Amino acid sequence: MSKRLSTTEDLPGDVAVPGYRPQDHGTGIVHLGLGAFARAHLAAITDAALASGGGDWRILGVSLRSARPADELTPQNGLYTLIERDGHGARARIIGALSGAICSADDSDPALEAMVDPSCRIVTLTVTEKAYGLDRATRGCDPAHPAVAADLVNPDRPHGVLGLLVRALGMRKDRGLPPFTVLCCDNLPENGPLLRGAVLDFAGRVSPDLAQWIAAEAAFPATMVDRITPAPTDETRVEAERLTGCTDLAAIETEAFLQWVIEDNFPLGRPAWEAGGALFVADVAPYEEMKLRMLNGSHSLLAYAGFHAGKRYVRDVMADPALAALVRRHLDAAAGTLPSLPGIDLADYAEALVARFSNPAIAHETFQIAMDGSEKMPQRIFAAVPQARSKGADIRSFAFATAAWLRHASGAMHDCEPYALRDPRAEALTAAFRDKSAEAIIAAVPVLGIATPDLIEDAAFWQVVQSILAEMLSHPMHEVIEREAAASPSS
Ligand code: CS2
Repeated sequence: MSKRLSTTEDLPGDVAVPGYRPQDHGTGIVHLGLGAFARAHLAAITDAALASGGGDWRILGVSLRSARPADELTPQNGLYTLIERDGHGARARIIGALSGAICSADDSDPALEAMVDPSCRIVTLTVTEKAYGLDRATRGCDPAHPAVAADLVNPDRPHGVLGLLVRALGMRKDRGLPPFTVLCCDNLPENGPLLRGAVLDFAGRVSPDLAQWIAAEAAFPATMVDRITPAPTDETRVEAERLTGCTDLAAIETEAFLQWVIEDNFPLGRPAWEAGGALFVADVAPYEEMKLRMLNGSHSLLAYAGFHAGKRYVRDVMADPALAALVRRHLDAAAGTLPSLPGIDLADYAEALVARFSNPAIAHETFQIAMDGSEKMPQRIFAAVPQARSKGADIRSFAFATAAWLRHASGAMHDCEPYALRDPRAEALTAAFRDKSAEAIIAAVPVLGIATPDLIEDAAFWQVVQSILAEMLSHPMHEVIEREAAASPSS
């Protein structure tokens, strides 16, 4: 076995190394949620910012549940290989932006201390949609969410996202320190304001004074993040070893493309992220909507339809002409619901997405994207329907995506291998969809509280969903897909 990656010395000449001495830079960011995405996106962009603008902006990574990232990264001094894959091959880059990695599952004190340290000026988050405990209807926190409920009972010893943020902010207030900037990097609509609302609601239940201080002093900039990052596998580690000559248990692979649009509101400063490709704008919302509806919306559609048609990877979906036609139809339909965005041609954006989804070098599993549908469908698919209606546009592609999700979420499995539904509401979905007729499934949707009242009232939409779902429940998915594509001349 080759030596473990733990220094940037003696690496092959074609491996890119940090353009700065990592140990010369202190920590300025605490990151919650140390998964593959943050390592492929935030840390890579911060690495470029450190090389270009310097500063004490390295990142202490905190994983909230699994000790694995810390176990893998600590012996490597926080270093890991980022494999960037495009049509021309794979390029290895060693990222030096992580100053350390810890896990807060059993003991949240080290994470809290790091967030309260005066050097911490930004807390970034990629914890996935379901971990926050947001109530999208009230735009506050969801007191029934398990982590929120536990932390409200025991706010001094928090383990959930909102509990940690509020406790750390409270400790800073008590110590006379300004609040850190809170930067949500998850695929949520208006992610900054949404998280701000949940934090203020949670804080208000613990201490109204603290809530007032946070409201007056803390910034929650909105962001749109984008980089397709499959979960790493043993092959990722084998490839990292081939490229670097080192054993790297924390290696990640991703596409070459990346995008980060950020609202420039950082009262305590920020790294020179523009050096790594970030775009600072006054209003992130239109970029966020574009990405959620077009990239993530068609991702969800192709994940449900593709998985049930036996396609393991996104690239296999795109190699199937009928499925690829439905993805293109969806990109058109989603673009039709969006306002125009200066400097962005939505048709070009759609073409670029088709190329990215088709990237033969990226093994992105449809089952991975299919996870947590109840948290993803509202902003990716449902929100587009009323806007399509208001523009007199066709809603069929949104209905098709909804039917494919319902087929998946209901666990109706006439033509596929058994799978375990991965969704925070799996139990509620399984109970609501016990009767597996299309009619009963549609009738159960309102009780789930996932779709907004205006969408629930759109009876014509649900009729279309029901008729497509009935087909999906009685015919092999690939036949339904082929018929749908053949009947869509615009695709
Ligand atoms: C995907 C996203 O898993 C999913 O739901 O749609 O993770 C997607 O790959 C990223 O948002 C791309 O930036």
